[in-house]
Amino acid sequence: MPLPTNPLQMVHLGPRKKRSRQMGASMVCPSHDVKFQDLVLYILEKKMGTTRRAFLMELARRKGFRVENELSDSITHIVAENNSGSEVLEWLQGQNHKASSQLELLDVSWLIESMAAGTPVEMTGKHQLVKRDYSASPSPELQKTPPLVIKKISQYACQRRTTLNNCNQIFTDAFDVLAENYEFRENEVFCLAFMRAASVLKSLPFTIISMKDTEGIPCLEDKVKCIIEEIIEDGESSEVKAVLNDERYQSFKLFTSVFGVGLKTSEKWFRMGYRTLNKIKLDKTLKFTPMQKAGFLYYEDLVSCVTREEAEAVGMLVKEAVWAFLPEAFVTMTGGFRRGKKIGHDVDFLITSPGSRDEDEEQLLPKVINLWERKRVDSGKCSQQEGKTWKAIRVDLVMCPYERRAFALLGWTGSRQFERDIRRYATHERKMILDNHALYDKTKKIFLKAESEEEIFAHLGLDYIEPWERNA
Ligand code: DCP
Ligand code: MG
Repeated sequence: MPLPTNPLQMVHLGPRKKRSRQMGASMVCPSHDVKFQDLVLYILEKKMGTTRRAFLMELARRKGFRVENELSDSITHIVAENNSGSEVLEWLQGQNHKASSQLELLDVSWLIESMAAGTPVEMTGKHQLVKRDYSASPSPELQKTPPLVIKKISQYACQRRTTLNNCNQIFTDAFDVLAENYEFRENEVFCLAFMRAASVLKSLPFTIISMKDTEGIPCLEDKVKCIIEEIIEDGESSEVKAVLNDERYQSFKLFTSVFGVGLKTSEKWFRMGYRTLNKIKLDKTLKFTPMQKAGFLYYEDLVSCVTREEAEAVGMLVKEAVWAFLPEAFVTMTGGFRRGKKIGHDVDFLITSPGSRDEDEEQLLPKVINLWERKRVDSGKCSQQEGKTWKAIRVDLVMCPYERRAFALLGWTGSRQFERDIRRYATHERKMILDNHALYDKTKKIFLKAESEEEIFAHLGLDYIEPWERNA
């Protein structure tokens, strides 16, 4: 790997990787684990309608709730919409169902809040259609207020807090598939539209259950809204289904799952008529880059995700090696793991050392690699796969000058959409240029210094967003 000659340029060791793409999407996952064994829900169709009921049932099951199709004695909670307590009781009588005193009659708002919270929320008076306390006033009238009051949502991910608790996965999974398909077809405009839509929905503290819920949400173009509507009505999108079954999509997904293979190579292999990796590997006329060779060699290891435990173990090895040359260096795990993700496709580290000279910075990563290479040879470990007791993991090492560590940390923590949007925000809203190295104020014509991420946010006039809130 050639070294950058400019000492201020960050050394980025290891090729810029492609996200490992595994076959199959979460759209095709029919069975759901029950997380809350004590609750057995029944959703009332009356005044709700069949499709909406089916949609809510599917969504609740995905969230780990047990939802029954039929009314029975095992039901513990009845969920209704636009019905008063007496209407539900009347309906139950009509069904010859003896409501036990334990049976909860709840407004749909309870289910929606519970799904958003990922766990059954406490049932309060506003949810209960029939008050448990019989001495109290008659059953409260149904609350018509939306489950949560929406504050104005920014079009920029850097002005939203996006945790890993995604209430709208049913939609964002669909958008991810469509965005990826547009990426494969090099349609950048549509790709970005679906990525932005997925990003904004991930930040919502509630699940979208009707088109009314999408009002006032930015980044939802007509094309996007059509897909949302279809999923609300049918529980799935025909366009997504078609993409998942599309030969070109499936092939690109498979080919790009090999480390070092991008769109160009995938396109070439697809045009040559290839549909499987085995045939490609056997073609002697094809030339593979060193990255692709490693990608095929360690394919199984690399498509299996890296766990946090593995990431921590790698972190120890990185620190040990770095400290052998720069004992004062800070080694920080960045990327998805810093945002709290439990798994990743690689492990990212930022290395920086106070008082290090330019040449120390330039030489560190080659020295570290050299050390590992020698260790590997000494231990006799080689590329042979049989009986191997180790796993290949992709590691990204970034070295930066100490004064630029805040910019590098912000830039390498992600998510990609968060990075895209904070730069776009800087350019369009502040007339500043932000990258992984610096922040430049075009009006004042000066570079703004920062010792921490908080200071960069402050320079940009943004509220601070914690790393775990950057999962945009
Ligand atoms: N990054 C970026 N633009 C790129 C590549 C990377 O802004 N083209 C930044 C944002 C990423 C971070 O670097 O979050 C690390 O890149 P990864 O591809 O490793 O992404 P993550 O770590 O976020 O995801 P994963 O868990 O899949 O590794
Ligand atoms: Mg990563």
